[in-house]
Amino acid sequence: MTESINSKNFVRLIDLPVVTDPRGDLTFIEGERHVPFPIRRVYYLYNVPVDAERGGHAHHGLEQIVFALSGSFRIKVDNGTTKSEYWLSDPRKGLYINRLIWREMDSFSQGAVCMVLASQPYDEADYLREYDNFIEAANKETKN
Ligand code: T46
Repeated sequence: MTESINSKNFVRLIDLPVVTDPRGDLTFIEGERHVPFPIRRVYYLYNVPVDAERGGHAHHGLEQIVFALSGSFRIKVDNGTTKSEYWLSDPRKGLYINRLIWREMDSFSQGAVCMVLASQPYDEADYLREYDNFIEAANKETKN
């Protein structure tokens, strides 16, 4: 069954359209149509050393979609009870990550570019940078 674009399932892949012709491929993203939140920020990671580890935190309220625009990398995700991992390498597929998900990123290929669409402006107060605090927040959420 195809999931609704508005599904808030904790982590899932979102397929984007692609228009292919002899000049190459074109993929587009339309807010409200392909993204289950209003886009308030776009940022990208590049010049990432192949042995770098990024992430290692969760967010209280932020929702994001992560893309490998070029190259590849791994994202490990954890909602406090279930862990899984994704290898991103296809610029037509974004990984939706809901709030209160611990994420860790590694195994960046040489020249990888990671673009992120975010539901909120940058706010350090939104971060859970200690795993124990994340588990506490996730457990509290489950009880409510
Ligand atoms: C995530 C992964 C994919 C800003 O000033 N503005 C921003 O929009 C961001 C994202 C970061 N920063 C500053 C905050 C830190 O001083 O840049 C520095 C590095 O940020 P951070 O350690 O959060 O970077 P990553 O790559 O570990 O994580 C980021 C996002 O924070 C995170 O939500 O999913 O990229």
